[in-house]
Amino acid sequence: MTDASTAVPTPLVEALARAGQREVLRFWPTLDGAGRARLLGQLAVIDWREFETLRQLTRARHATPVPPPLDLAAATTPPCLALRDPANPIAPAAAVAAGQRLLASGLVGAILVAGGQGTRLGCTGPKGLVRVGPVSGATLFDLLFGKLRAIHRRFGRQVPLAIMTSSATDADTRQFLRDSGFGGLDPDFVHVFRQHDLPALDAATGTLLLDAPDHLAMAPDGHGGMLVALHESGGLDWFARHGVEHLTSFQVDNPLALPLDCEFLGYHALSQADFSTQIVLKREPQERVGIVVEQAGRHAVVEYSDLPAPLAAERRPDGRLRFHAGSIAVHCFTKRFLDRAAAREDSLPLHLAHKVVPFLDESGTLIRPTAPNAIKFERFIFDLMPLADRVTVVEIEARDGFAPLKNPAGSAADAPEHVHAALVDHARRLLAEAGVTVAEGIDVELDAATILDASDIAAVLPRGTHIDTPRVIRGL
Ligand code: UD2
Repeated sequence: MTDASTAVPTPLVEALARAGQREVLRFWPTLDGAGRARLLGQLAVIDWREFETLRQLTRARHATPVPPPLDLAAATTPPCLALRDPANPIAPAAAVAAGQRLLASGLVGAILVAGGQGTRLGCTGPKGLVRVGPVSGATLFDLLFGKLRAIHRRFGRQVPLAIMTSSATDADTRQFLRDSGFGGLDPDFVHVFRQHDLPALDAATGTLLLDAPDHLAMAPDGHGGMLVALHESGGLDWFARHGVEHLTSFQVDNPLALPLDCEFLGYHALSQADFSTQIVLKREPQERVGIVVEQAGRHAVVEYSDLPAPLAAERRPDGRLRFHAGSIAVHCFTKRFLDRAAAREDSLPLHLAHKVVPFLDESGTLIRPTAPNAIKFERFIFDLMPLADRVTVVEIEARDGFAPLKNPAGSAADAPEHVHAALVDHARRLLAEAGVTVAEGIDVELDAATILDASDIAAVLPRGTHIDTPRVIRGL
């Protein structure tokens, strides 16, 4: 048990001295036992070799911009397979059948990245707990877990799910899982693992920042943190024990995500890709999606914040943006590829973001800067793409699989009302496909756990059914 008399371990004092960071202990004499334990806990997870890299990157940022990952001037938008397009070199029906075989054989696992802080949305806990079900008020977790339950019902095999949490979301996510009976999933098929934090550094000096006398300003290390954290938590072996050969990853903020779409999985398998990814047509330069590009036989995702505005706005003679393959962060990797990447130390580079980070000044007063004052560091999982020998890009319609919740109500895009409208529109279209009409202005919702497609609706609602009150449609 740590008490107020706790001393700072000598190796830590030495490491702090070597790194020139002893200042972070300046409030130590005023801290109680709990405060000391909190600060020591944070300092204990800092890798001082990595800290030196972060510091060098912080300094370099002021001298030269971060070098672009590739020569964008020479890059192109790669060819894509579009869902249901008969012109694809692989027939859609063959892809669907191949995807169904993968699911029925239990060869697919899923990774849900749910460690983000939800800063833009303004939520304090995990985004997964935000209620988005248009009629039921179901949470994002409910809707996404439902998709896995529906696959289990249809194919008779459970999809093992690894959920990545962070310091910001771990406790509440685990609590939700306990309270909800694992959202209806079998606990043996759920693996929760926590990503690491990285310190934010003062942009001018490259030093650690305290945001409380006993607390360093730190943030989750980006969804790319999944690679190391999944490996360290035993998650890759856990998937292997479940017989998984392909892993599909998706983000917690997209309730329409189609990580287990049979046609997508089929293209991935039949094209023998190491890494497949879904894209939507990016129509306007300001859309906040990364873009998939190809150069010299390698694929990469360039994040929207790294794409220079003139290039983002460049259009081809047919009116399409030159870089129009909008990444929606639904990927599928072979397990072998992920294993290989996890074994390499240098698989994922660090990205820097200039952010506003509140900090304590010398006297202990909390300063809330009005302009970015600090550098935060993240790794992105899509940076594995250039390491893949074979990449398959699959275009989906945004209205079928992309309705991200990013911003608070009233925002121009990706706000709760847009997600609501997209879910209702999706439900109405599937109902129409099953011959069911819905009165104007009436909200309808499809129960994610029992309805995968129009055939599940047809099993419970005869053609010609008319719905005129808000309703959740549940399958058999
Ligand atoms: C992400 C993509 C963007 C596009 C868009 C689509 C990145 C860097 N950008 O943009 O290209 O595909 O999504 O919606 O991926 N997360 C963690 N741990 C972290 C940080 C994030 O788990 O340390 C999760 C977070 O919970 C969320 C997802 O990653 O599910 C995306 O994070 P974001 O909202 O910061 O990314 P965004 O919207 O800028």
